[in-house]
Amino acid sequence: MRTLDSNTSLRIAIQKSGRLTDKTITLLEGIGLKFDDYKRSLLVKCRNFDVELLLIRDDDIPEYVQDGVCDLGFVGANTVAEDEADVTILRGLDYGVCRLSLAAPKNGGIKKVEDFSGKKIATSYPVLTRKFFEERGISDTTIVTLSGSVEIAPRLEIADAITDLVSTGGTLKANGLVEIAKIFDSETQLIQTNKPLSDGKKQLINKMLQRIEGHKTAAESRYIMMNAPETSVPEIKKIIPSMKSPTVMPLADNGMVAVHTVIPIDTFWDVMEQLKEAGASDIVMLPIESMIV
Ligand code: PRT
Ligand code: ZN
Repeated sequence: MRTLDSNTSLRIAIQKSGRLTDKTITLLEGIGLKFDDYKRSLLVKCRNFDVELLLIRDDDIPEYVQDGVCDLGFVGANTVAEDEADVTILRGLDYGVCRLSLAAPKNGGIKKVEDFSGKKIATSYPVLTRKFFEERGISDTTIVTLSGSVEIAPRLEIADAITDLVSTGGTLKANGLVEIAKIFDSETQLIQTNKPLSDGKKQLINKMLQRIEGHKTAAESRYIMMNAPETSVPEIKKIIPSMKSPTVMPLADNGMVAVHTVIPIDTFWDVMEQLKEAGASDIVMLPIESMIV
């Protein structure tokens, strides 16, 4: 095991136990970082990278990063924005996707944003909620801040309506609420402290960002292989929206070649059908573990 050099080792805050934990660990492992059992300890050293993880509640992550206790953090954009944290957002990550929305009882009198005027709104997101109404010139709402179970506030007559995070919409529905307007789109973000960092830490962060980019590109790409008559290669090259020109290798059968390349996953079915029409056969698609472009 490497010893941690306090000048270069990165301390990264992640959620200890919640919706973002497993996906963050999967991402970190996907970019080559290895950890011993991260469920047992609050501070976990990485076995093969100068990194340690601090496992804390998601609400504490922006402040820990802001104060420089941690150099990086993986946390929802909703939490970063609500805390108005002084941090740098390095990039968005496509998990933990949700939206903060205004919702009201299904059969009540609130149907549109203007109807919230003079109403009581329960939320765990007072800053984002207040900002939303201020931007629309509605200044007479009362915000009731709750730390959880916001969705039952109208039934308990604590509030007329709520703002809450929504992903499938199932929770709102189950509580007789309808979504009236979206306040904020959220996904997980990788945030960095604005406190000065050593060159060693900056290098590590760049390396991690490059690996995350490669990991994302790999997840969105597929390696495809096919056989085709050599005469079809010019047509095949036109069809493939390839990052580079494809690899073309002769086959034992005279006049036949194997073509290998990488394509974006969302083009796969269109591309495959066109390739077949152009004379390709035995088209095989494989997932890619990781790639650096
Ligand atoms: O203990 P700790 O404080 O760390 O965790 P927590 O309970 O505060 O957070 P957690 O684990 O529930 O969520 C962490 C982060 O996940 C949030 O800050 C968001 O960035 C993100 N996320 C993504 C969500 C959701 N989707 C989500 N659906 N967070 C919460 N929800 C809840 C929502 O509050 C509501 O109760 O799920 C319910 C709605 O879901 P649907 O699918 O029924 O619409
Ligand atoms: Zn939380």
